[in-house]
Amino acid sequence: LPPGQREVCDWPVLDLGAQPKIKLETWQLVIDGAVATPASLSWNDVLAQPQSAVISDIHCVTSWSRFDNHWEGVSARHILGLVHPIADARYVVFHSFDGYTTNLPLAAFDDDDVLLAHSWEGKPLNAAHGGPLRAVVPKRYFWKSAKWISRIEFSITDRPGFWEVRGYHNEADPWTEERYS
Ligand SMILES: Nc1nc2c(c(=O)[nH]1)N[C@H]1C(S)=C(S)[C@@H](COP(=O)(O)O)O[C@H]1N2
Ligand SMILES: [Mo]
Repeated sequence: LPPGQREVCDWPVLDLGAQPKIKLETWQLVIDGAVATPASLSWNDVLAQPQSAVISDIHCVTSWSRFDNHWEGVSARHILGLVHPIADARYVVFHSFDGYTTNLPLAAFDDDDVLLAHSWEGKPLNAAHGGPLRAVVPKRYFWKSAKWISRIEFSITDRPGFWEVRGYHNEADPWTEERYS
């Protein structure tokens, strides 16, 4: 358990309070910005990509942690192979259907445990927890794991997201308690 955290066995729901209504038939994930080959994936396209399974822990900045979550989805590394970030790309911004954004260094996105997840514990991820597709970035506090993702934007410059411009730490490493800046 990282410092200042306690384990929970349930899974709290935290967001801005407006759950977007999403239809799978019209759902799209745009991947663009500082990449050589931008992509736009339909839901069927997502399911047609190689699928990965990851078991990881959740650490929320509000001090709860949840161990051993079984996720399934498309790995960040596979996405990098699809769109080929240009040499100067250094950052990633997740955009979500509720207007939420959060930023990551490209080096943090490019990790073997980072997933675009559509399933949790063997079942489709429910809407409250970010279904149909959310980011899961286990080595950062959970606000970096955007729910309901609509766009992954690669960037040469850093662009702090919703909570990062409101005083949350830009890096968000739970092991060194990078909670607020
Ligand atoms: N789209 C979106 N993603 C989001 C948020 C949000 O408000 N909107 N909140 C973040 C925060 S602060 C947390 S702690 C986690 C909560 O995820 P959960 O509700 O599945 O526990 O989602 C993160 N991702
Ligand atoms: Mo949070």
